[in-house]
Amino acid sequence: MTFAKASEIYTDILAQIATVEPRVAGAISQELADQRASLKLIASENYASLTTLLTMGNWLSDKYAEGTVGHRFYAGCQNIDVVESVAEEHARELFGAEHAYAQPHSGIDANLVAYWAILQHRIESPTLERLGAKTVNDLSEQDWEDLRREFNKQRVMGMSLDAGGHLTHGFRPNISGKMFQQHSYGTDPATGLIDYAALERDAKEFKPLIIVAGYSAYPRRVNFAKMKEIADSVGATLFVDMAHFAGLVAGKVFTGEEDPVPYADVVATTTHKSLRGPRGGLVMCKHEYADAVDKGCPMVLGGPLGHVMAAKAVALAEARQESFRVYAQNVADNAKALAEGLMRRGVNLVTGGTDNHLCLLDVQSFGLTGRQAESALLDSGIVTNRNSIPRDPNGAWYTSGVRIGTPALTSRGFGVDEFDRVAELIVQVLSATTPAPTSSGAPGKAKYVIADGVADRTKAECAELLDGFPLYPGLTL
Ligand code: DSN
Repeated sequence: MTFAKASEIYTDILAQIATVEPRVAGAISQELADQRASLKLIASENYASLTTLLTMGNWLSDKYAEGTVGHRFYAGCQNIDVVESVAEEHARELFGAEHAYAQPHSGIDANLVAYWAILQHRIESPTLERLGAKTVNDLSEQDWEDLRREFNKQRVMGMSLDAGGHLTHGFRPNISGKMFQQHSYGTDPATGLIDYAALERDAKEFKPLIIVAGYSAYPRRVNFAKMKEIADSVGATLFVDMAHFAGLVAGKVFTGEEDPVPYADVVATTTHKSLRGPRGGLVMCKHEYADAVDKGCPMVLGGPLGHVMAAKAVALAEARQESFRVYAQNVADNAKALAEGLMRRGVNLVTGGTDNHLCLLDVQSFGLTGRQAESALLDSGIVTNRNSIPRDPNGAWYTSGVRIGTPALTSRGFGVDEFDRVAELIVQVLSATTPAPTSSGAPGKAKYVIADGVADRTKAECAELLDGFPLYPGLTL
């Protein structure tokens, strides 16, 4: 499809939406304008292809399809069967996975399916077998209570939130921290890196059912062979949440021991981050977990989104093209250039650099909280998100860090020179920002002042930089 054609299609679609609710048409148009005009550095965001975006707007959305391919609780699912099986085929081929499940609506849903499947396979199925029952409905009240107590005793070990883990890796306020007894592993205070020996010692003591590997804000690679060895040594299932770096796995930047798929029992991911697909989730697993994973809907998830699974199939097909490997390598090379550009200009990075798609800036040396830095950058046309750093003195709301990533601007065509300029612009803003004093005169954690003219100048410089890299070039909206 040509961009001229896409322009026509979108113009018609927006005009149609405006006849019903002009505010929604306006917000959709404005979002494109905003994304075009700013440096999108949120490490978990990207730009899907127009083909992927267009695939989502259709009537597959109108169909209920609980169950799995060829085994649905509703009639008339033949077309959903096609898109789901194509998405799962591409996922298996792209990642070399034994089994794939394309229904999760998001990353958190995918992680819940993974937990559910592990509990079912490791705890429920052997209990039913031992008791000679087919399903939990066949259990006596006493056996059912015993099984529920058994679930309650299960343990998970994941990376702590401030070391870069995710809420769903056993963080207490999250459902994962309530479903399981939980223990977090952190990073070495001196290096900021995962300390595998300490992790192994903790695992031997804690004896988790599940070890979760993966992260949202850790700027380094993980040795999944080592993780599997540790998990095996304590009889744990290795679950990898690769939502952030799935694109680097798909693009073969992470291979061998850095590729989680051959090592993990279960892998979950989102499809919209470095993988550049539609907003959604995906689970892959070894054959032995497949039956349990496939029951994700309706046991954990609501009805699958047929229109989004169709877009997942398209995006996964795109990720199998050679051009995606080039893209993924560029994401990693650009992150290195960005990190070097920042460090050369005096910025402290957690772990002293990156070897994936993201950098974590410690903004304390600017006298700022993460929240102030995030806001000052936003005022200047640079979109990032604040993030805790290990042992953060400012907690999870204000934080002392800013997380930045390269997937989105790499999709737009930025290379290492442009990312060096991005580093320059970030430092220009942070050096010109000071915390605004509170009523007591002490520096506050939320308000800030940017030196006169810096935000406007930076915005203009961002626009100039972006000018050479149009978003959806040729799409005249
Ligand atoms: N919200 C995602 C991120 O920004 O990393 C993870 O859920």
